[in-house]
Amino acid sequence: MSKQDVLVLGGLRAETLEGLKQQFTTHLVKDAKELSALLARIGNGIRGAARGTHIGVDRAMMEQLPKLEIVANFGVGYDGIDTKAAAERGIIVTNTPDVLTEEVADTTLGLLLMTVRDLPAGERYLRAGKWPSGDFPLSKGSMRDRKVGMIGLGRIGLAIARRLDAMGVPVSYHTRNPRKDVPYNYYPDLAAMAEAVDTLIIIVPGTAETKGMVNAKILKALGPTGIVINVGRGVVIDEPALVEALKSHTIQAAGLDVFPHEPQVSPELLALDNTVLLPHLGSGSVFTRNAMGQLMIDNLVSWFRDGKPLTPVVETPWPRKA
Ligand code: NAP
Ligand code: 8YV
Repeated sequence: MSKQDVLVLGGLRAETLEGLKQQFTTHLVKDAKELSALLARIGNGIRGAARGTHIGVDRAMMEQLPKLEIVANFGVGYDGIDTKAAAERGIIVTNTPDVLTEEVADTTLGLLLMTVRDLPAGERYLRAGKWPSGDFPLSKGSMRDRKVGMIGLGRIGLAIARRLDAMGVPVSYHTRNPRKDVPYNYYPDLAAMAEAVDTLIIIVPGTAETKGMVNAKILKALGPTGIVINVGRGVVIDEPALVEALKSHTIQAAGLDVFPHEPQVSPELLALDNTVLLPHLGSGSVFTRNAMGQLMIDNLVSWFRDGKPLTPVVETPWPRKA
């Protein structure tokens, strides 16, 4: 049987690219600037796309791919794909849930502890040879007296909450729908939760609804011992409001793995010493990135071999809605 032509959008690890090549005839686009010319040449023959990082899949691109049936996303978050346009065209979008959940929860706990206990500054202090001249200052923060409010309690949020349970840290949560299967306090109103806790952990998708939901009002409600951890998407925080709250010590600190204009990071955030900043590495181990790549490939294989996707996103359900 001849191999299907699959468009490969953006950065993917060599192992994942190799896995794709074994199954499909691949057409790799590393930079969005190359896209238009390539699509004009081969767009008519493409039925599947594998989406790596940093190249969006919008309505205009779909129009250049009239036979496109499936977009398999590398990552559980798929904010770079216009799922409304996909659904209208009957294009299935898949993502990579579950296989990264525990890794991202581990990273979140690491980032939380780094931020609360000021650990990166302690490491810098030692490496700068300052220890012999005196002990590193005690941290203002401790996990012993913290109350965490989760914004998002889905697959990853729950894995984070389980880790906090083990540490004896009380957990509350804000989502649109309360869960029946958890013992945590539910807050339908985010501002009310921010008043009741001192630590927010953001693990919601980046959508029109979540954009800017952590704003000046929420940060003020958190108070001067407040700590914000963002592992969801950069757009969920109103960044100028966060910078202002950190500068004025309206809150204590922030630990961020995601940013609104990645891989660019605001110079203002970089200049502050009450931030801990990571380059979007929540799922970034070889083990987990390989598992994500494999699930992306498996979705394409299952679609072209068996006529069904393995992990379609909610906006493009399978079987399709009548
Ligand atoms: P999930 O299982 O779908 O959970 C999403 C959670 O967000 C649910 O609890 C959902 O509850 C809540 N939510 C969605 N929209 C909301 C809104 N408007 N207001 C309040 N809550 C809302 O997804 P997941 O697998 O846990 O992944 C979550 C996100 O983490 C991904 O979409 C991605 O953006 C991010 N992520 C980041 C990294 C990283 O490397 N930093 C890695 C993986 C994932 P309701 O539906 O009840 O509102
Ligand atoms: C990935 C992520 O690194 O899965 C997600 O939503 O944010 C990360 O696991 C990213 O999607 C790959 O670009």
